[in-house]
Amino acid sequence: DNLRVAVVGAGRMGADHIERIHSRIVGARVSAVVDIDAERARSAVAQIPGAQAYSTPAEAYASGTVDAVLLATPGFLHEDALLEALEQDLPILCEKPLTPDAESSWRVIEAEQKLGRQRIQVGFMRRFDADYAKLGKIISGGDLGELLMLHCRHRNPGTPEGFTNEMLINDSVVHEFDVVRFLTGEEITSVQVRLGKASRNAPEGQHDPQQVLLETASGVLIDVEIFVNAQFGYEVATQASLESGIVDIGADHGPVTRTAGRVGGDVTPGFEERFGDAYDREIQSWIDAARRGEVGGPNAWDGYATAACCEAGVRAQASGEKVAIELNEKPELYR
Ligand code: ISE
Repeated sequence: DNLRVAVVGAGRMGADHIERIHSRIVGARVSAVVDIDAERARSAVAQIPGAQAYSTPAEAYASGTVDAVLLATPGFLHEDALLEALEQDLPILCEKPLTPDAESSWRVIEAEQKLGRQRIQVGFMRRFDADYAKLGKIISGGDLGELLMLHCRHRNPGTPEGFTNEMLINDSVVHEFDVVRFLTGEEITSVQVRLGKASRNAPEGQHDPQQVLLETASGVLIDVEIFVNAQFGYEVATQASLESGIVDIGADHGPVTRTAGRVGGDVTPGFEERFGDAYDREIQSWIDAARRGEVGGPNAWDGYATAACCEAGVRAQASGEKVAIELNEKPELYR
C-alpha cells in the first residue's frame, strides 16, 4: 500500500517534492497539499489524481487520508507545524532548518521524546549527494590520514523576495553546518562571521558575500564563502585538506568542449538541478524508513545541533565576534 503524504507548503521546494513523489518515489503518493494560499494549493493538486487541497494541516489530518507529512514551509513556521504533526504521531520530513534557533528546536526534541521514537527526518539532502557521500567515505576510510581543514564555496545566482540577511545563515549556511558535522562526525564548537566588501548586486538589507569560520571539537577549521547573489549560476563545492591528500568535490565538470578558440561547458542553474538526484534519494529513504516506523536520514538531533549553529551564526553576524556553541546533552533516543 502506498503511504499517503500531505505536503505542507506548495512553494518552490514543496512543488518540487510534489512532482518528485508523484512521478519517481516508490511506495508513496501525494494525498493532500496544504497551503494558506488556496489557489496555490488547488493548482498544485490539479495534476495529481486523488489529491485534495487544504488550507491548514488540521483539516488535512481530519480527512483521515494522511499517513506522513512533508513540511516545506519557511523555517520560522516549522515549530508549530512539527508539534502538531508529532501529536498525530506521523512520520515527518521537515525541510531545513528544523527551526531557526536552539530553544525552539529543543522544544521539538522534547515533544518527540514523549513519543518514545524518532519521527522527524530533516531535509539535509547533501548527505544523499553522491560526491558528498564519497568524500565522507574517503575521510572516514582513513587512508589519507586525519581531516584538517574544509574550504566550502556556496554560491547562488540570486535570492527570492524577502530573503533576509539572517537567512544567509539560517537557510543557506545551515547546509554547511550539517555537512561539516556529517563529514567530521563532530559537533561545531564556534562560529565567526566576517563581513567584507559587499556586492552591489545584493538587495537592500543583505550583506553579500560573507565569510563564515567554524571550528569543530577536535580543531578542524572550516571556512565558508556564502555568496547568494553571485549572478553566474549555482555552485556548491568543497575542498578537504587531509594529512596526506587534498580532495575536491562539487565544482562543475564536463562535458567541457574546446572549439573555435574557446573552452567551455554548462554552469548548473540552481539547487533543483545540482541536488535533484540527492533529493530523490533523500525522499525515497524517508519513505522506505517510514514504512518500517523509522527515520531514514538526519534526525531531530541533527536539526537541533544545526539550529544552535544558526542562532550563534546570526549573533556572530551582528557582533563580528567568535561565538561559542554549547549543546544540551544528547538524549538517549538519538544515541
Ligand atoms: C535554499 O533554501 C537551499 O536549500 C539551497 O540548497 C541553498 O543553496 C540556498 O542558499 C537556500 O536558499
